[in-house]
Amino acid sequence: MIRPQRTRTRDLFTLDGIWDLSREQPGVDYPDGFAAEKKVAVPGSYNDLYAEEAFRTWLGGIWYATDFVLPESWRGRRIVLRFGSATYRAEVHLNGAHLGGHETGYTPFEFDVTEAVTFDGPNRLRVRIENLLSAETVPQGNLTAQHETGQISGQYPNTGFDFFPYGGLHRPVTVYSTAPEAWVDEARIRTAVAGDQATVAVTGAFGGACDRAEVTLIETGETVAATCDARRFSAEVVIPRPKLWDVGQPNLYHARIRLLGQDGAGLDEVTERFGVRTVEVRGDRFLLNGKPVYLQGFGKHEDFHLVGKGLNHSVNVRDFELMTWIHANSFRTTHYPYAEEIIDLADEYGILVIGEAPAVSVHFDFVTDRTLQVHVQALRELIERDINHPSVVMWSVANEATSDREAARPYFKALVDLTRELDPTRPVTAATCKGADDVTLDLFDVVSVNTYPGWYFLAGQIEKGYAFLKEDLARIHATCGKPIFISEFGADTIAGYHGLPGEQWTEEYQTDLVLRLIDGMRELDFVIGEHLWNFADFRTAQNYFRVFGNKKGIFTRERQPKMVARFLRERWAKERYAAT
Ligand code: GCB
Repeated sequence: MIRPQRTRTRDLFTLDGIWDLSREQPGVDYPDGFAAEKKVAVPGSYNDLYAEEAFRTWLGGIWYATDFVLPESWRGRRIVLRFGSATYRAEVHLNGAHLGGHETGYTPFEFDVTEAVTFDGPNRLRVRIENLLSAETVPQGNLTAQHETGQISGQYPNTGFDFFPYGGLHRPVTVYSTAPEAWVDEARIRTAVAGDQATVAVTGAFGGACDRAEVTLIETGETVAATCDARRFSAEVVIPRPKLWDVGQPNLYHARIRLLGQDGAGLDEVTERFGVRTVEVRGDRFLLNGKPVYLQGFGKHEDFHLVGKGLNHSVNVRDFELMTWIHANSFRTTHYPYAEEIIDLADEYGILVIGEAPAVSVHFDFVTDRTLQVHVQALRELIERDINHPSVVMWSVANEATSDREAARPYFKALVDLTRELDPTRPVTAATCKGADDVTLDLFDVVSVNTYPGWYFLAGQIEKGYAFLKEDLARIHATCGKPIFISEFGADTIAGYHGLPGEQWTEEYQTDLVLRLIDGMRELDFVIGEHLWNFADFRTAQNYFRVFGNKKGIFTRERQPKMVARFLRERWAKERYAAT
């Protein structure tokens, strides 16, 4: 899927703004008979906008509605309606006709609406969103049971994971137009470096009919003819002495793809951005452009006051500024694919990304064939969406499954095989909390470990936590022989709580624990990186062990530093592999 873009052959407008909202009630024909209950912002979650509790924790169908008028100049063109995401599930209706649906909440989807639109008045767009999760959704959840029985156990809403199950149209909604004769559908860019030049292979698919295409490398001005065959095109361009994309050196290139008519006129034109860099796991090292890089950074969340999981450009710029300030070089998109606009920023700031599928807490007591099918589809959509981003250096297929069960092996093998087939250029991992008991470790290129010594166990005992960490990691490494990446560790901390000596929840305790555990990780040669949990405090479901959410942030939810931040900044300023 090509990102919506305005070019010489394409136009677009956004439907972002204020829409109408209504909770679904039985017996109402919403596509035709929609009546608004509330106003709602797009992009954004609906949960935190209203004074009524019933909206915040609404489970079931909720309808979004807006109308839009098309410009006369688009008559005769191909018109597409595109959603950046809809969480968790969407069914889309335009002018009373059902266009189709999409499941899983964090990847884009679109519909060719050329035949469904009208130019004679407003187009009525109605979208049914549903946030019910079950054993067969990704992520899994107990929300269906809660909805049906009113029974709540554990937390409210009753999710199986530790972040608020925000719902809504979280990312931009766009209408765009292309020429009707031919349009680029997909473009993949793969680079290879040999000596002092890079070869750039541009391949892809187009719709409609076209037998001539060309690719221009904007930075060098070179244009080459592409070969076209059965709605696929491919071309190869060479970059002499390429500027490599690297941490803090976000050198980017642009390939313009043009589909041409018989007379040489441009039918369609799109531009894809990419970078030239290599990534590889060799022995116990993670190599970027042939040099070992030690990953230091965070697990994050798309999460902020009022907007919930809605795209917020100000928050995102602030986050990248803070990551740069603290000398983070990477983050993992815990626990789902983040907005494309965030991955763009990573490309532009030179920050590495581990892209994660939306599969948090896969529980093998409840997994069915359908769970795997949905998981496969979500992973495929993530890889297809982000494959051209140089910042993405590894795929994480899941977080914290019950992967000490035998059933986990075939399930994860299917996911790893698919990932390598779709993208043989990036290492594959998954974050485990099962230590050496995990039966899937050997399937991965890198083993990612979530571990909370000094917090969930050995509470208050930093030195014992440090000793445990080193022994446990050594055990895991001996079991799998793979490089180990510490994908989560940390301590809940309420900004402003202090204690000397530090104890749990104080800023002193978070600082002392985090720094001591980092000592332990860096004393182990097979550890390739450390990601703090979490970049910032974030909202969770309500329960007795969360105080207005998870407080393991190094920054508060408002994006201000806790005490640990300055110490971490000092530690991260020193390059771990400087001497090697
Ligand atoms: C984990 C999970 C993460 C939680 C975190 C915690 O292992 O991966 O989603 O938020 O622990 O703070 O408990």
